Amino acid sequence: MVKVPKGVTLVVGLGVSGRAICRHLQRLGRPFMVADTRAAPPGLDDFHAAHPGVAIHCGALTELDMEAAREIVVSPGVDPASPGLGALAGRLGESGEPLVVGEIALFVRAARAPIAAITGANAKSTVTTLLGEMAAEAGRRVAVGGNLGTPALDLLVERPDAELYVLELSSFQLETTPRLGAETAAFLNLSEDHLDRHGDLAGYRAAKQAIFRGARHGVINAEDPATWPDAPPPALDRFTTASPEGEAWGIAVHDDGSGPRDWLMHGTAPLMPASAVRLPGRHNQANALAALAMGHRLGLGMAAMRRVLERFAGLPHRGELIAEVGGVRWINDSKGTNVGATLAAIAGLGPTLSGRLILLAGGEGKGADFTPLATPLARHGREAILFGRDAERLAAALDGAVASTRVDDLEAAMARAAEIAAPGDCVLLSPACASLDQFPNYQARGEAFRAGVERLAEEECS
Ligand code: UMA
Ligand code: ADP
Repeated sequence: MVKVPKGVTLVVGLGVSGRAICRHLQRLGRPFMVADTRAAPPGLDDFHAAHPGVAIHCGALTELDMEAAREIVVSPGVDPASPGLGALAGRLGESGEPLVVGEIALFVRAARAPIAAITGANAKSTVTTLLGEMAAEAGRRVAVGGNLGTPALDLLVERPDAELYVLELSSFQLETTPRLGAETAAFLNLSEDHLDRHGDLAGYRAAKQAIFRGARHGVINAEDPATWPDAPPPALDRFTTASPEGEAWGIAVHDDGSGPRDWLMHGTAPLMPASAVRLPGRHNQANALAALAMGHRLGLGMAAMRRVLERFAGLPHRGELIAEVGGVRWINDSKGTNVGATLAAIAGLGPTLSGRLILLAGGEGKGADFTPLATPLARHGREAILFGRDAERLAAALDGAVASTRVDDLEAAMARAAEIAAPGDCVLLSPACASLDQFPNYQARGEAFRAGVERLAEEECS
């Protein structure tokens, strides 16, 4: 047994968050040691150089005696119920909070500006970026990060003068945050993801509900009851892609003198034409409404928020058009890492096509049920080309709804797609799965797709 010395904080995980936690503890002057379950976590040498003399335990957490630890701060990728940690659930640490917490708990203790927090199965990064841009456009000193980009604790030093923090928070981060206390907190949508960690949809939802703990204002999806708070904050705004009821944020037909068309609305007040939102598709109009509701609560002016919605073209790997080659559009939605995201991509794109959709999907399915993909693919699909660890499970779920082929990897899937695509078709990489069986992350998968499309485009030119 390796003993964590009395009064020492144990940091679990040596990834991006773990390193940010260590830097934070070092700034606070709190003694700490590190554990990582992997025999050789990446970047060990760099860590020793940055923190000389700090003890590191690599291997099972059950080999550690944590009884005397002051606090245990776990990285998001580490399950707080895993062997070695699970037994400590319910124990309190010196802070009066649970003994086992995550990075965001430390952030909340240290932050000196209001927090706007965003969670959901999908669209977190898009809404976080929109709100961050809106705040900056409105002249606020805003720091944006969390699950997206800069780890929350690093924002404290990167932007010490911040007057607002906009944080994307994952279920992994929220389940180890005892009380977030957000000024405004949005729960955008819920569909199956990370079930390998949370057990079932109820467990996943419960983790995400923590976003409302101590919140002064909430933003929820009127069309998705799973997002509605178990314990409602004092003020609540709802968004919907339908005509808004009461003071909700929604979409309705309005005529400003140039003819009737869909407008984003706040109650009965028209805000801007839906077609002026640069991000494509109804699902992105929902994202715009969520950001507007949060921005409104924060006192951001409508003119500034509208400018952002008119110019923001989207983040890479989310419904990103890479090129049109021979009349076929190739779209990178590598961030479609769960069924809900892939459904939104198919529903958003399908109706816009003169041809059919060729879906490239597969990877690590995280225990999800793929059958919801069958109906929209039957309507819009030419073929599903499946690769990676869960290709067989996908094929079984789509059985009979759409033609499907199984190939070894993304490269083979792209070759097959190029062979069968007809002008007017769209080749969509929206895998409904994590990438980790064949790629370091979803970005690498998206970049491999981009490189492949660029090669195809060159071949077509030559
Ligand atoms: N790991 C171990 N043993 C350990 C520690 C980590 O096996 O002791 C493994 C994890 O299971 C995981 C990997 O190492 O496979 C990385 O885990 P981590 O907790 O060290 O991850 P970080 O590098 O700190 O990155 C995390 C988030 N990653 C996860 O939640 C898995 C990043 O989100 C986030 O940007 C970063 O903190 C900063 O806050 C990524 C992500 O995939 C983008 N998030 C999931 C999602 O968006 O769906 C939740
Ligand atoms: P997250 O950070 O939650 O993963 P992103 O903004 O990165 O969210 O988008 C992830 C995926 O979700 C992309 O594939 C995108 O096309 C899809 N998506 C975007 N908006 C929505 C929505 N409102 N509902 C469902 N899926 C969406």
